[in-house]
Amino acid sequence: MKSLSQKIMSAVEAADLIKNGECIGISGFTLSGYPKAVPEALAEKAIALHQKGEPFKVTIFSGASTGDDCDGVLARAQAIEKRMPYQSNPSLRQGINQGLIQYRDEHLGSMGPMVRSGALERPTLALIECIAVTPEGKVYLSSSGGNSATYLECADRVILEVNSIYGEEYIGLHDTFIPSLPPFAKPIPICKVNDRVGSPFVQISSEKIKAIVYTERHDKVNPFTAPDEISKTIASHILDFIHFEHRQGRLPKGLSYQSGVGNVANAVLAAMAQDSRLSKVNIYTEVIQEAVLPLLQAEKLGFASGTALTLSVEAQKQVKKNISQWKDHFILRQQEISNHPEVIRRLGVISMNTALEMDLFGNVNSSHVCGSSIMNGIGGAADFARHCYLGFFMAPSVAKNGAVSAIVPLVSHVDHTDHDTMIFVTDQGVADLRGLDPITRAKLIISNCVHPSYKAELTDFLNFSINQSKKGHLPIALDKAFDMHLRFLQTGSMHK
Ligand code: 0RQ
Repeated sequence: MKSLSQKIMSAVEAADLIKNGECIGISGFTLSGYPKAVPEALAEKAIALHQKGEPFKVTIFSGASTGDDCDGVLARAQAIEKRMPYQSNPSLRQGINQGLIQYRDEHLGSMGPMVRSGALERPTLALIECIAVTPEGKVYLSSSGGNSATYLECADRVILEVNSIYGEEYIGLHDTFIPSLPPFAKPIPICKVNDRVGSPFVQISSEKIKAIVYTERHDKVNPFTAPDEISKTIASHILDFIHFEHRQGRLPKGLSYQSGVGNVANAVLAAMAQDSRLSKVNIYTEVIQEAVLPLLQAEKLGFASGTALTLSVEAQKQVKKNISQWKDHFILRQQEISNHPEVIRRLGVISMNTALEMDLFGNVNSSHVCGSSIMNGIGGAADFARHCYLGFFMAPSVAKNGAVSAIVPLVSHVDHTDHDTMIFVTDQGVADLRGLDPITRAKLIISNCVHPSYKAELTDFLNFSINQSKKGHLPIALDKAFDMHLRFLQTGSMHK
């Protein structure tokens, strides 16, 4: 049996172990903790083989999105046959939208169990970034949990990228717990955000390790941009609403927050750090974003549990400098635990996610522009939206300099149905949809959330629909429902 040191090799040699047509389970979640050197070498290998007229493509299962030095290079090398369950890379997005890459956009919390149950293809190889590995097969993951434990368990062959950028101080951040599949599943004993229920490492048979590649590289995450005025307004609407609910006695104190990806979600966290009405904030989420650091510095962060620490290079350096002091505030979990309905319901999570568009009746589209072109994916938003205590969907009331309204008669693709949404927020205001019938919902959304330049058209649509449907419960004039989308596709603007 080879010792670990005999398995150390270059990224090029490791990439040579990967076969055409393989399904690879990789680490990584929202640009953090993904393998970097081997994907780059694999892209080079694919390009060289394609130049010789030989086929080379692989299926990639991840936790969620990875950096350009993984998803981007592989997409540009035309080395990806199929990709699941979430991405956010421009080259990969282009390949998917051109029909060159198969993509299945899956709930992030469901992916691990679907792989273990055999519902999805079983990865034959796991390619995982870690901080360290021991001769006994203890793998200490890096900046994300993702689905790494599942892929390490299922794959017969393992390639590890040991990234020295972190250092041993990071060991102990992870809590890896993989539930048994039904009918043998037991309760997940997380009752508080900071409960540790698993192990700080993933145990595998060291015989499965076929290659160890040393790297020293940061996750490629863009710097955090300061929130713009629109995002700040959305954030203040959300925080005002939460305080109002507290005052009404409808929202207990001590619930945890989940916040989605993107500019708007970051702005909400940034606003929390400055909100004097909030004392300690606990976070139970998927992506622990950069905006959590101001909370920490303002001594407002109680505890943050997530699947990934997604930080710009500057913030990665800052965390590294302070890791021994800050470590006690964080836990990284596998995504099926962060996004598990049982835990989300038990803790009572206040969930805040961003939409591309929301409709008059409460449905939300977060993933497909005009019903067809993928942006990123549904991600884990539905895992939270469906099971949270209080759920917000938010968006600027207009996009593309006013050419697009975030509120439309009917969404062009449904990620979250009207049964799974509660509160809509735009820079115009808040619509609390809970308990309202379809017509009352539509009137409230028009009144509180729609940009003034689109109010007349949406009011006309609603009135026409009500008159046309006569006794229908949910009045939608189907022949007019997509007029705004069609106009946008034809003229570049939803405006008449
Ligand atoms: O494009 O920059 O080219 O102008 O969409 O929009 O306003 O910058 O919003 O960065 O917060 O991202 C929904 C994509 C929002 C993200 C989405 C255009 C707009 C801009 C981005 P430009 P903003 P954000 C947990 C939760 C799904 C996954 C999720 C997302 C670009 O939040 O992927 O929630 N969410 N996961 O101009 C055409 C419209 C548009 C539009 C906006 N209606 N039509 N373009 N844009 N609305 C985390 C995970 O699951 C991992």
